[in-house]
Amino acid sequence: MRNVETVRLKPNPSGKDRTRGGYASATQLGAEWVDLKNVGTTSCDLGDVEVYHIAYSDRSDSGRWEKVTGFNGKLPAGKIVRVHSGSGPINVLRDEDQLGADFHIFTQKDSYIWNNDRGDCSGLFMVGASQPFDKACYDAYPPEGEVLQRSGNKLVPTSTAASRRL
Ligand SMILES: [Ca+2]
Repeated sequence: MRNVETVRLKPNPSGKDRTRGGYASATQLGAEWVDLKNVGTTSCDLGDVEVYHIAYSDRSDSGRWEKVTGFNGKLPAGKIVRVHSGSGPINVLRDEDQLGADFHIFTQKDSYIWNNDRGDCSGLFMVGASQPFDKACYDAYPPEGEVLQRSGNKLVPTSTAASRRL
């Protein structure tokens, strides 16, 4: 168990997110990301934490957890690590994809991760655990270019998150 949570996720970046079998630049891949925050008051060792998402093999599949990445090192209290799809490096990212996070890592996989035509969840697991200690999900067809914000256990478009706070 760790005091780290998924706080934001951009599953459907503007541009060529839907490319299949085609070329997606490091900039485009890196524009798809998830932010994890240490919401505790002490530094958090991420060495035994892994982030997963839900993968589907076809339309009838009910989905299964698939590992996105693990981590090395510690996340200080209050700090945010952003996990970008692709391999970077950071200097190819657009400003909007660099701002708002303290650390940046890459999945090192040459493909997009987060579902567009199905919903998806960011699940944080202790290594070897069968259930996530933190889970946040969004609905299918997230708006293009939107950064989804945590609201309860959902990740919702910013406009929706704002209205729910009223
Ligand atoms: Ca996506």
